[in-house]
Amino acid sequence: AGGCVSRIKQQHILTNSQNFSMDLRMPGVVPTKSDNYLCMAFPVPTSRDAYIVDFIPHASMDKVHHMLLFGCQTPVSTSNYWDCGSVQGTCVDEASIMYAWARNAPPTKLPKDVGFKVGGNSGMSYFVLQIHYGDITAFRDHHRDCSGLTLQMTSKQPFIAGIYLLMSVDTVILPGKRVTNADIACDYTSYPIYPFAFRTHTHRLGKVVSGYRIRDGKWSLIGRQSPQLPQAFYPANKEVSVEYGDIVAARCVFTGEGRTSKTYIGGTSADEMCNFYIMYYMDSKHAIPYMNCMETGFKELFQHIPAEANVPITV
Ligand code: IYT
Ligand code: CU
Ligand code: CU
Repeated sequence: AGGCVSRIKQQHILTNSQNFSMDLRMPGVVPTKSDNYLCMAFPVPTSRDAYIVDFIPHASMDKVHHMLLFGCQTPVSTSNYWDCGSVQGTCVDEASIMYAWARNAPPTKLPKDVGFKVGGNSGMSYFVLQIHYGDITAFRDHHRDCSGLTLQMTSKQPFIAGIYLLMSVDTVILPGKRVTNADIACDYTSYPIYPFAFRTHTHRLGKVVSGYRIRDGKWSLIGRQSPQLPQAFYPANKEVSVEYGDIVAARCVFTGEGRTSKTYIGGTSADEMCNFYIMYYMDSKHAIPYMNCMETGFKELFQHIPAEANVPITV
């Protein structure tokens, strides 16, 4: 066993009265099979409001396929790490994603003066770190792994970061059918948000995922990406803010080619998902950290989607 065992599982390092950091590390794990998803929960110091202003990843490309950070109230376990592949998941209640690290993709930085609110009365009492160990040949020597993240925190922050998740709940992909679109759209009726990053997620059948703001009938691209590329947060089109009265919309393009039965939305790799995540900031006096959209919108609306949304991105 390497130097990883002696490491304290959670460290709070005070740099001054306003800034501190928190180390979230796997407790020296040895993944036992390829595509092992392991999760570990860490209590958020809840006594006062704190804001995450930076994420420093500690992961090596040869071991870790991806790493996600969630916040929630009730993780699956609070005592030890667990297998969080499709069966158990991350949290008993709803989890919110805050960070993604994916192999071969540069991690997105939060803009200056923007932070995710945690602790205090934020309703976020645990962090859950999820690590996907892809190929385990790097673990042939059975060494222990302490991959993870350092969170840079502060107690005072003018802008709040948040996530708007658009997801399809009812898409069915017919076997052999060349193209199936999953369309999602909702009226936006809240305070202004300023998107700065986006993330797409599908399983194997997704070809391209695009997200838009629709204002006065005009479609403006927030982001477009192949879900077959590393599923990190990529920079969003900064010119596009979303305000009361706008529509937020997304399309995932799937193919049913190569399948012999219907594919539904679900948690396994034989199922599919259609997700478009918008990471935004908003004025802290409103501070709405999580929103989602699961509606399909009107058929008529999507007749005007820009053609690019139908063009697969080849990887
Ligand atoms: C059915 C589905 O699309 N699930 C997605 C979106 C989702 C994310 C979170 C649903 C809930 C959440 O609390 I966070 I309820 C899904 O599971 N996406 C995966 C991750 O688990 C985050 C992904 O990689 O985007
Ligand atoms: Cu992965
Ligand atoms: Cu999924």
